[in-house]
Amino acid sequence: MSQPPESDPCVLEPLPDYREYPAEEMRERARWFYRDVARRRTVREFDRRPVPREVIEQCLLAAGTAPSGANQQPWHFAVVTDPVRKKKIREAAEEEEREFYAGRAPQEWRDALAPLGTDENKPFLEDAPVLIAIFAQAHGVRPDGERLKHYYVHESVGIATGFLLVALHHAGLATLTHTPNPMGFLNECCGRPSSEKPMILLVVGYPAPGCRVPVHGGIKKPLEGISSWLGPEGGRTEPTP
Ligand code: IYR
Repeated sequence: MSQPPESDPCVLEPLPDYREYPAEEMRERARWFYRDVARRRTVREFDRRPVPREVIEQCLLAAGTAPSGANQQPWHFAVVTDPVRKKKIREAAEEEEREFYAGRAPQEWRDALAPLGTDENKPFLEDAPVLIAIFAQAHGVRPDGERLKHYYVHESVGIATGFLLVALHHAGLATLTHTPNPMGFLNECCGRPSSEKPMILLVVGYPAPGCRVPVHGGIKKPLEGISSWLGPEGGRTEPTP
């Protein structure tokens, strides 16, 4: 007896909600977005004022729309606002960072960080109203309980983190992509399984009054430094117009 044909798992729909803009409007939008995102600076001095939960939730929804390998969405965002939990995270991070700055990090790495003025003290982990620990899931779970391998996990989580940063900036919040080293303690602090890898601890809130930032962080490579505009193969590489 022949098997009934399996239904095609690929179901298509008309592209929803795409918008094309006239060229001049497109230019203006591209310019506007660049100017707006270029205003973002990494902040390390935070005000203690709370931020509305709904704002964070909307930004997480925006992050969740990011493209990912096989649309597996291999991320988890653990939001921490409780002062006791924040204190625990700060203490654990500072313990690791003390060793990092005391010599675990090679001199070359510490030299690269010098223009940022960072050290082992992380008061922002208690001052900022919101911490978002971002975890990568190397695998998920099928409805039948079997392991489901995830693909392009780090790339996917990186893209979603970018979406989240831009969403938070767009909402008017300041952020710091903090990377305590190592950050395995975040699993315990956030109640996440050991199968998940902590990637970044995002620090979110309002800048403290009088907040200052390192000049170094505002110096971005020019277009020619980050891109090339390729002519026909075999020809010379054109400088970016
Ligand atoms: N994890 C340390 C060191 C650090 C590393 C990099 I790369 C940075 O861009 C900034 C800091 C810390 O958070 O201080």
